Amino acid sequence: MAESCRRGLFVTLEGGEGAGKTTQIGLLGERLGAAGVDFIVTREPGGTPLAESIRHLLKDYREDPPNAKAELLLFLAARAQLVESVIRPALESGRWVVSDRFSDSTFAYQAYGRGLDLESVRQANAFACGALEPDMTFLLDLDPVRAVERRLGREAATGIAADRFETAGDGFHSRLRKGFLEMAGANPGRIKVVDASMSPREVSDEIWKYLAPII
Ligand code: Z5A
Repeated sequence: MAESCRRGLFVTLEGGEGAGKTTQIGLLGERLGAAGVDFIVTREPGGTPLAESIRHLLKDYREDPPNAKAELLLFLAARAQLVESVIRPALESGRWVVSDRFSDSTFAYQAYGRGLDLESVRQANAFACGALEPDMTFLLDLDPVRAVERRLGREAATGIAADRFETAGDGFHSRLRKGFLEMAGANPGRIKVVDASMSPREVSDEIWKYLAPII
């Protein structure tokens, strides 16, 4: 744990598009609630009114799309707001925080994916959110081809069109996956790789295997 004054546990879910993060956060919420854990759920980018506005700019604003550096800074602006006004107060009051994405997404998407220098991205991220790091991260690992199939299925069911990231091309998504797996290899204590091709219940069981003993 990076900050000793914290009492709540900070859990993040990571992975490429369509890996099942949102689905798993729903299932995890049910289990945490049943176990009596006091927790909040948030997402990135988003989680505060300002950060949700930035989310819209990042995902859907196509008139003047941000270049790679502007994109990075927008993600970090959203994170700085979320950390100070939501995540840190919740952790300090003893609540768990479960977040759909956090800093590892920035390293994967903006450094490995967009090609920005990883060390510069790390420094900028540290400026935005201080020493805050998740206590436990679940990397939902899925072949990008399977992920596209899932996205198309969801688009057909909901009518919601793909965003700027989802249409970025196969090379981009393969680089992301490589980046996520490299980070997991370098941080085996914090980042647990979960095979996201299993059924939603099996993935949830795998995640719960790590969290149940902590509770
Ligand atoms: N981004 C970034 O570049 N830098 C950053 O620092 C941060 C983010 C924080 C946010 O978009 C985008 O911002 C994201 C990265 C970038 N872009 N992409 N791509 P988002 O939050 O809208 O998108 P997302 O995080 O990728 O979420 P998603 O597309 O909604 O996917 P998901 O939450 O991982 O999956 P899901 O919605 O739970 O499931 C997708 C579909 O698969 C759905 O129909 C499910 O019913 C189905 N599903 C789920 N699990 C399973 C299993 N196990 N088997 C079969 N089918 C399943």
